[in-house]
Amino acid sequence: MLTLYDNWDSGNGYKVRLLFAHLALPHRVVDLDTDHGATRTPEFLGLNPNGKIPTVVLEDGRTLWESNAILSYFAEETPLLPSTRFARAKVLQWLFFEQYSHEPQVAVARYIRRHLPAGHPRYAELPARIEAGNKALGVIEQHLAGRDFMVGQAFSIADIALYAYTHVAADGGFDLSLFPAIQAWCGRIAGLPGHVPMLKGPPGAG
Ligand SMILES: N[C@@H](CCC(=O)N[C@@H](CS)C(=O)NCC(=O)O)C(=O)O
Repeated sequence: MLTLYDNWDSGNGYKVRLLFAHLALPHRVVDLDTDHGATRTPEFLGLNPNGKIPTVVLEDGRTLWESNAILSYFAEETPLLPSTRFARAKVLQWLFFEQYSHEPQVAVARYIRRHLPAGHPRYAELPARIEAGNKALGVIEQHLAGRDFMVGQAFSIADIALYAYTHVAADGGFDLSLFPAIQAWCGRIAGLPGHVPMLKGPPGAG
């Protein structure tokens, strides 16, 4: 069976969980304690030499890592990845934007506040990350004004990639009330059939 190496609190992992839910794709999850070295074991580095989740192992044993590459692979030939050349490129545009301009600010601010102890030197990064993250959120806000979804008229993996950390941006210290179009879009995505929320704790922990 398809295996997803994951961490319950990861937005990058949640992207894949959300896609699998929309596609009703059977899989098993191996939840790794990313805060305590579980991504640094020789076994896991054998699957992903970059030592990060999400990582998937396909039924034939091939591995795939980088959340947005995983989204692209499984969305192929589904309505979640448009087939026309320009629309596909627009999806890729937002996936690359997410990884370069959004996730390093919005997700990392959340990581610092949720996973590092108060007083950790990395808290000094927060003001710069909030400023740059707000710039990225402003780009999304402007784009979503008058639109339901990021690309064309339909929900796609561009929405999944950006929703994952945007909807929990408050955890990183962002004020989403400044971004009404983003808030409306988050509500729209959460209301789609097949939607699953982010996890509140490790799977099976009740
Ligand atoms: N660009 C990667 C980022 C993945 C990533 O940063 N994963 C984090 C959890 S969100 C992780 O595995 N951290 C543990 C580690 O680096 O050892 C992706 O989109 O998949």
